[in-house]
Parts: sequence; C-alpha cells; structure tokens
Amino acid sequence: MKDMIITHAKDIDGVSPVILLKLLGRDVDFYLLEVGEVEEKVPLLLKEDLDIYENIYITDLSLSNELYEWIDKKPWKEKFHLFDHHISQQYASVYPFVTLDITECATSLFYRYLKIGSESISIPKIEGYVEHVRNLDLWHWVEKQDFVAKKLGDLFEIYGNLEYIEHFVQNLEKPNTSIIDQSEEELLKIEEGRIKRYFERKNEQLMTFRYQNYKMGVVYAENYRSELGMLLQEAHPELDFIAMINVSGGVSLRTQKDDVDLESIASSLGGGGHKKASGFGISEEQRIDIIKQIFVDVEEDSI
Ligand SMILES: [Mn+2]
Repeated sequence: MKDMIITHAKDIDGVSPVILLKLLGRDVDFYLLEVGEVEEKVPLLLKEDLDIYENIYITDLSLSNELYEWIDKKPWKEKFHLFDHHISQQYASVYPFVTLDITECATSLFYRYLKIGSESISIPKIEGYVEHVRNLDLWHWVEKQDFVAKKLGDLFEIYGNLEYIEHFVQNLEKPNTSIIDQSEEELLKIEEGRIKRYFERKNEQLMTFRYQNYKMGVVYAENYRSELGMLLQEAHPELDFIAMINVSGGVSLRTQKDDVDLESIASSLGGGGHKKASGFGISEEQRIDIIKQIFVDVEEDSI
C-alpha cells in the first residue's frame, strides 16, 4: 500500500519528511506546496481517490480552521495525520489527527512518529540528519555552530527540492558515509562567493517603508530568504523587520526583534508562521496587477 504526503516545497524541513518515508521503503506519492497554495490545492488533492493510500500525511504546512473542520468530517480521517510547528496553528491541537509542537520542526516531529515500530531509520546518521534540519529550521545552528545544517540549506538551494530529495535518500541509505561529500564541499565553496555577491546586491536594493507603526525594509528576492532576512536585519538594526517578496511564490517576513510580532502581520495578510519568521501568499490577481502596472494599456488574453 502507498502513502500520500503533502508538504512544504521551500525548505529542508518541508522536504525531509518525504526523504524519511522513502528511507522506510514506503511507496509514496508526494506533493510539494508553497505556503500560499495550501488553501486552494489541499482540498483538490484530498478529493482524489484516497482508498489506495494506507496513510495520508501533511507536514510543515498550516491549514485554515475550515480545512481542519472539512477533514474532520471525512471517512478517511482515521488514516490522516498532520505534523506542524507553527504557532498560528495552536487552535488545531483539538483535532486528534494533528500533532503540533512549536519547540520542534516538522521533520523531527515526523521522525519521532515514524520511528515508533521502525528500527530501520533509528540509526545515528539519520538521527543526526534530522537534528541538522531542526537546527536550521529553528535557527539554532548559529548558536550551536552546526555548520552542516547551514550547508544542507545551501545544498537545497543548489539542487532544488526534487533533486535534493533524491540525493539525500541515496546518501542517507548508506549508514557510514558523511552527509556532505567532498564534491559538495567544493561546490559549496564556490557557491559561498556567489551568495555573498547576491547579499550585497540585495542590500543595495533594499527599500524602506512604514507599515503599521513598524519600519519595514523590502527587497525582491527568490533565494536564500531566511539567511538574507537575517543578514539584512543585522545590517539595518534601525529596521523592525525585513519583507522579501518573491512575486511567483510569496512574501517572507523576518525579524530579530523580540517586540515585533510577524505572525500577526502575516495572518492579517492571509498567511501565518512564527513570531520572528512568517509569510503569506501573493494572489493571481496581484500578479496580474503588477503586469498591468508595468504594461500600462495591457489586456488579459488567453493562449
Ligand atoms: Mn518548518
């Protein structure tokens, strides 16, 4: 029997639950979504014929209360499990199919669940990998000096999500090799220079605004958003938070200040997340508006 998993497309905490299922030898159909796609796509995916699945999982994604209620009425809810760690989801703990813990990441929560009864993934290398994912996702890597965690995040940007999954399934299947191999170390060294130039460019492009009594720095950025947010905030302590806009994806908000609540800003704009790191989607309508702003007399057309 197969498993189905719907998870977050954009970081290693999102894709690593897929890796864990594959390491267990499960036959798995997986779907990677951006935060802004959840409300539209989850109901569509869960309308398919679900009889072929033994388990249905959602990890590292937050749903609206309406979606939880909708799932709660489904006959398949017994085989449905959701693992999340976003503070905005605390109301969801009332549902028996939800496992929520804001001190963990989605991958570590899911690993703990899978480990029960499956010896095959209780090996030090996989355990270590999960800890790196947790350190990166909860931003503990700086304090713990977990540079492997940081390198995994950089490799994710280089490989892209699908290749990252494939690569690390193969890597983690071998219990005694290192998580990052020699050729990757070389690649990361080259990438480091590229990332540095990218950050310098983004720093020059930073625009500042006032939003709800906050000083906000804004850049357009598609990659390295967690790290970029941290670096821009460090370079501009006068700003309350940094907003990074990826027009085709969504908006990420980051701060290092304790008195800024980005979770509430993101939820007021249709998203969610954590106090210091949150995000929300960009609608199709807004994307079209941008084109209309640029090409003044443009008209919508079909192909
Ligand atoms: Mn996460």
